[in-house]
Amino acid sequence: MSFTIPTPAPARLNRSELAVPGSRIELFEKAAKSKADAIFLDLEDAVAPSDKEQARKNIIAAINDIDWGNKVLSVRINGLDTHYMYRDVVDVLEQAGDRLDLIMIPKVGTASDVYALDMMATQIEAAKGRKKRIGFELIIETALGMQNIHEIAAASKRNESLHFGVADYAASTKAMTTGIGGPNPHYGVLTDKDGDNPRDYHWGDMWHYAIARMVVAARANGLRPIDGPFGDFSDPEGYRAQAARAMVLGCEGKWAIHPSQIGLANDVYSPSDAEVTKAKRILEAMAKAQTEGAGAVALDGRLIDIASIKQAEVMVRQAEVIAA
Ligand code: 1VU
Ligand code: GLV
Ligand code: MG
Repeated sequence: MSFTIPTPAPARLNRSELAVPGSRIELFEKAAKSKADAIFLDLEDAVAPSDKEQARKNIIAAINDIDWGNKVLSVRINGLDTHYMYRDVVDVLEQAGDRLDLIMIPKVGTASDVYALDMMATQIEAAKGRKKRIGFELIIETALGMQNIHEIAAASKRNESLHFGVADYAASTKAMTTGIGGPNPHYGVLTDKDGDNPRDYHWGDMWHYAIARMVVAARANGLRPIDGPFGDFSDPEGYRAQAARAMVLGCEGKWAIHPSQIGLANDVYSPSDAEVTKAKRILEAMAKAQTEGAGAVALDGRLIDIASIKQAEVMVRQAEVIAA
């Protein structure tokens, strides 16, 4: 281990995070009663400019009046390049009660963006005597943000999670696609023309670099990495595949832009009984090995060693948090 140990953000279950437009008040109670672990009430891209002010009022009333149960509750504010942002922060933090857990900041480009929001939140909390410190969720969804992701992740003690905003990221990098997440038929390779077998086309995951980079930046700073939207809500299998590939890279959850995606995310991001049983067997085998003075042993014909303890603990801990 390095002498530097990242301080983990407060632990929160974040398997599914439901997006709810702040202009659609009829969705609020449904969202509160859903099985989503987390909800963000949106003031940004799901709200038309003409609805921004009313959406702000709707969200403040909803935070104060609706029973959100034990869900993580967040508000996505507008970007720092708009004049809506300062009023989002001031009104929400001055008028919404302590039920609010987080502010989601879109299109973060530099560490200074986070610094500016930290300064505002700190002043408002002090002036209004807010008891609970607001945490930050940061969406990485521009080329600038992806370039500066490591400094952004370390920019504030309020930071809790990084989110991959695939739609804006595609636009910002000028990727030639109009889908929101998911694969693209042009991103693949044709097997070698000189091979023995007939040529075959293999689709690739065009978002791999972005998600892997986000996972590293998040984990190196004790934050949760969360995969963003998958727009085709009529393709549950596609959603499940996207969620699973981000999960095995280290993400802790995925957005749901439609209620039908909540159960899929919760399922993918909950280790199965078989996986938890296997992880517990690894821990038992390693505990026995250590009493016998061994660092590496065989279990079911495979090597396990001290690193296996840490891997297995990730799975067992996640199962415990879900069961709690
Ligand atoms: O069965 P019911 O009629 O009682 O309920 C409907 C509908 O009201 C409800 N529902 C939702 N409930 C809570 N939260 C939601 N976000 C939500 N969406 C729908 O579920 C039942 C079935 O709904 P539906 O299939 O009839 O869906 P609609 O046609 O009403 O709406 C579809 C969209 C995609 C427009 C809607 O789900 C939505 O607005 N989703 C969130 C969009 C969003 O917040 N986008 C921003 C994040 S993504 C991003 O920034 C980049 C792309
Ligand atoms: C989310 O905000 C996205 O742009 O995908
Ligand atoms: Mg976006």
